[in-house]
Amino acid sequence: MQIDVITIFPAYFEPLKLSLIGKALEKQIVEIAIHDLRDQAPGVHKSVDDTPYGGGAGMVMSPEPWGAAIDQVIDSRDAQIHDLVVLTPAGQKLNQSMAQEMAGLSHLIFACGRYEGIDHRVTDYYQAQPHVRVRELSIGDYVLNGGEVATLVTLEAIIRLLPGVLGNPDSLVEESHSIPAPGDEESHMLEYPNYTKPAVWRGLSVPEVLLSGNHALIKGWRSKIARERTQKILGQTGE
Ligand code: 6GU
Repeated sequence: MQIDVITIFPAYFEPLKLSLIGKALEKQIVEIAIHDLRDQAPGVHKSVDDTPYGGGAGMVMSPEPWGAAIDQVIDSRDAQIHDLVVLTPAGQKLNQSMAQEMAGLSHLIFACGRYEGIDHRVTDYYQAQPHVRVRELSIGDYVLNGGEVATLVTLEAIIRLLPGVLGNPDSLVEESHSIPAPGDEESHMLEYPNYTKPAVWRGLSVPEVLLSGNHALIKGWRSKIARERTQKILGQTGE
């Protein structure tokens, strides 16, 4: 999988060198290139924004540097499909099935907007290109200063799903949001709580059933707790 990220703050992406994603890069399971949008900005001031047409607060990112930066990462490749992900609080909200879907794509381009966002013609232009698919993506109902942190979140959700990234792929099977809530295809079960040694910590014991060695009983207890948790957090029965 090839990933290109376009940003005015390349330093935000230093943490990708750490931990499991860092290892995935070393193993060449994924290739990530970070591009500085200002390299495409004209003049000595390297300006990438301007005042909004129609008035209003804040600044809007100019289309020219974005067009140049996106063309550059698309041009260098063949006739494959390129998936352009535009991070915006006005986008579709990221969930586990979107992460799964994106984990199956071959070339992802992340456009990290700042200020009041990117001139919308950039989305419109690339949407109209036959070899490009565009999606506007949000990571939740709150406002961030830009798309960089949202891109990091999205990248982690995607890359951990790629074959060979997790040491134990079984951990993908049972984790939160991977199992649909019974009778509700839109929502997903949350995971049961986990415990490790010591059996007693600060006077608190591990639930007795987990020490029983009875796997059927443990399985039943875990799904009951998972259902209760899902109901409490997501406000649904899970039945
Ligand atoms: Cl993708 N961008 C910004 N600026 N804020 C957000 C977001 C994205 N997702 C949630 N809040």
